[in-house]
Amino acid sequence: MKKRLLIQATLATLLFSCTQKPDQSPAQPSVIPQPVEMTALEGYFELNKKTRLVAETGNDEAERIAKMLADKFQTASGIALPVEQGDESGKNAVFFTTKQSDNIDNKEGYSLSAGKKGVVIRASEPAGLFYGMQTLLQLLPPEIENPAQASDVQWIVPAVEIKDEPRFGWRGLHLDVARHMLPFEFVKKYIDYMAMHKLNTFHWHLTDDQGWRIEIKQYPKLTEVGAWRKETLVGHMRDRPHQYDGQKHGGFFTQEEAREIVEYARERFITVVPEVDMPGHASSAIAAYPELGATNKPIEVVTNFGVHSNLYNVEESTFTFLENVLSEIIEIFPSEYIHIGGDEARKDQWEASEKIQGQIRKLGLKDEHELQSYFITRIEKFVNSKGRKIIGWDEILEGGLAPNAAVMSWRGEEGGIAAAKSGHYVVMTPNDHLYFDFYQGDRATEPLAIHGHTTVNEVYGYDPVPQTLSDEEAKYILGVQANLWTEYIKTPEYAEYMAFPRVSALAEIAWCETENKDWEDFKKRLSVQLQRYDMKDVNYSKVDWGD
Ligand code: TNX
Repeated sequence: MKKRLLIQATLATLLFSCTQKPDQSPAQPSVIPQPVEMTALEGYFELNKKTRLVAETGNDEAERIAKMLADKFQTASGIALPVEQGDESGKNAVFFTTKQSDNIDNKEGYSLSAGKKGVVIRASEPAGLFYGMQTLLQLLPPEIENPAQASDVQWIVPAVEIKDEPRFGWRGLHLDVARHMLPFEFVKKYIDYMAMHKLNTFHWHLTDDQGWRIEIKQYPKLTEVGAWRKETLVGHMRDRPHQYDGQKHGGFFTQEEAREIVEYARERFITVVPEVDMPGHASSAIAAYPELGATNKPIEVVTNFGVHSNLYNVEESTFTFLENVLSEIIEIFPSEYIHIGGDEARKDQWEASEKIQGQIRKLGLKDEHELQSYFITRIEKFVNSKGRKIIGWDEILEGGLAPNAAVMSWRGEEGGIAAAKSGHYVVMTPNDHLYFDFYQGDRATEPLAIHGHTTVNEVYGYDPVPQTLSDEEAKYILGVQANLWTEYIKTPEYAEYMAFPRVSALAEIAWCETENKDWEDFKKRLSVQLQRYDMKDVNYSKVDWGD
């Protein structure tokens, strides 16, 4: 269905007809992602000391969301707005309701009406109320994002009618904490940033060659040994000779911390999808438990980057290990999907192992690709038996896709297209548009990054539904995601630099129908978004957005 964008931007003139003029004119609404329908009306609403935040009677989620708004408002303004339950908004109030939600059937959709009397946010589910609240924050002056109280701001919301819903149900952002451990507090901040952009799926890359970052109670060595590497490569892998910093690096998240992240995300309507990578990217686990490996040699947690050859073997005891690990993961993370990796499993060790070659023959398989498929299918059966589904990188298509698996298409779109055509769900995350570890400006002047070049404009230009898919096949595109791999990202500040402002463009392609996208208009709204980032002290990149 075509969505129409209605912005009747006559605010500036209309304001003069208001009797009680604010000192500062209400700005034109500038919301990212752009709402589906937005009509600017005459007038404005001003939040002041007497404004009440009203959640409909008996709706605890609405009340919780109203309290989040109250907290935010208090931090920015110093004014503590009362939060109460009630059945209608009355005057000078922001009212949250799911009972009066006519015609909003999308679970994340909402409507927002702002007028002289106040604001009403309607939705069919709490998620919609939350997104309505996020939009309201963006209708307020950017100072709402200021953690230091500002007393000289008029908290004005331009009168507006909004009806809004997302295009995709999977609006993802990924974070690799394996290559570089990033602090717990930063993970929370990242989730806050996601909420601000109406993203709803946090893909947490928890294990890789360079570190195992999640406590598993049955296998303590995963974090005693696997979470630590003795040093890290200095500079880029292509710089020769390789040099190392001689400093131990590592850390991990306890199960308690991981649960806290899950809860923190849930409160913001974000699902955490954990990734445990297999059969490759497994060096840290094999360093902890050498019997899991495909050679008999002990190895160390990897200290540099690129693709490594260490794969799990295919012993029954290894499947038991992985099932036990996944059982604990499933207990911590309530997500429908569990990410099992599957990428870049270079097959040298499987090829060289007589034992594994014998197993391939015994299982009646053609080659190592079919063995990988056998491996993933077994894991899938186990995950399905626990009532969950697997998602994996597009390499899981090689050798035959596990029956119920979803695919994350990263090497361009081909994997995603093939999967959708064969009736498998897909998340699009092609590296040429959505890898936020790629340079976003001139590599001669930018800080070190992995390679590539992806401007904000290139992110914005991506359409997650490939033209070659029929309408039927397109239904298998769950959504879109950007990935932040951290080989060369050592600090939260640099992670922010690489992610922003590209996350704003991601938000818009994940939320908006193609016909509702407008690059020139987006650029204007992005300038306002940068003011919000400034208030929040986000270390965004200031390089050219591209055109
Ligand atoms: C490929 S994307 C990888 C990661 C790297 C990334 C760097 C994927 C499934 N595998 O292991 O970190 O490239 O851009």
